[in-house]
Amino acid sequence: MKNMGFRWYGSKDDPITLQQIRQIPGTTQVVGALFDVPVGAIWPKEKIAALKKQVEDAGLKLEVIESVNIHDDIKIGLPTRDQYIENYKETIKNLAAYGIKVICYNFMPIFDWLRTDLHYQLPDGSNDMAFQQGKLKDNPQDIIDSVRNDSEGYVLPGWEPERLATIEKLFKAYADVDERKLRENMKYFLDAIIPTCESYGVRMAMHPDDPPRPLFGLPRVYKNATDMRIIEGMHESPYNGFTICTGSLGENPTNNVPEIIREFVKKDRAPFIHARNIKFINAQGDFHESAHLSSEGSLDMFEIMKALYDTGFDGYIRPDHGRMIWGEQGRPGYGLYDRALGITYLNGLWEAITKDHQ
Ligand SMILES: [Mn+2]
Repeated sequence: MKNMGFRWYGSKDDPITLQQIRQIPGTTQVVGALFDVPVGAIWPKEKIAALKKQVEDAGLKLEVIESVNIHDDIKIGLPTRDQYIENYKETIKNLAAYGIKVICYNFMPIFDWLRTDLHYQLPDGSNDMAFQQGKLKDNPQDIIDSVRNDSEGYVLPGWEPERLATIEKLFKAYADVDERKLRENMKYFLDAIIPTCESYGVRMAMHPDDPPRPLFGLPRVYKNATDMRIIEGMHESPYNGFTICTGSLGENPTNNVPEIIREFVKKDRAPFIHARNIKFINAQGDFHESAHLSSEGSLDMFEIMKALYDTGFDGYIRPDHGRMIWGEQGRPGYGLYDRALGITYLNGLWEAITKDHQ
């Protein structure tokens, strides 16, 4: 696939090098971000330029940013949101100046993604991340502590310590924010930024809630196709788009991921795809992440790639999380080997589907 990418956490914080990424066959894009700019602040041009140059010097492209996070004041709907929205617009303009085409973001209150196990042991000796509802602690602080103690010293995206330090305060601030209110605040945000995206040619790509269900009483606004149609209607524009994360959406067994792709790629609303597989452990929807192959998980990755092919997808795609295999140590979900295998598999499916249609 022409825009196959690999998520990278930067030379300071990722044990994987750009040279290693360059050697994964069929990989042209790095999906990156600035990790030292506080949420809500403007991303400075010099830092964007430096990242861009670093990636291009390694023979790769940087056209997708994951993520420019949304300040909680915007999600809560505080009066201070307007300044943060202005900053966000400046960041969009600065990214556009360096050829960025897509910004991935999410609108999840407090917790970004959530797992109950960062090292779930598989029978073959590898491990990956898992979510089991029964293991979810009643107290959010316990889950924060366990994620922090289990992350091999890496800061996991969305789990930045300075943010989680204020967890109690955050829960209080979100007390009045239900699903309806969160949607209202999201519309307010989109109405403000999408005209900037249109002028500067940058497409927003919202990531699904992961897992796609309410947790600790916090609202969730992107769980399924119904939610996507609501978000789409908030501000009609191809620049108001989605990241279709096959794993996140697939974590709800009633979501038909190939069908979601067919609907939203056809409408040109999905500029970015996260491809990963998950395996259900039981009928309650508990799951662990799995290798990308259809045979290893509960999702049919052939049907997913075929849906992309049939709808003429020409956007950006990356393997999402991978297992830790061959003794690799690193940031849970973001090792080199299993994600590289994922790319090779996805590219293999794509070649087969493409040639079959010639
Ligand atoms: Mn994802």
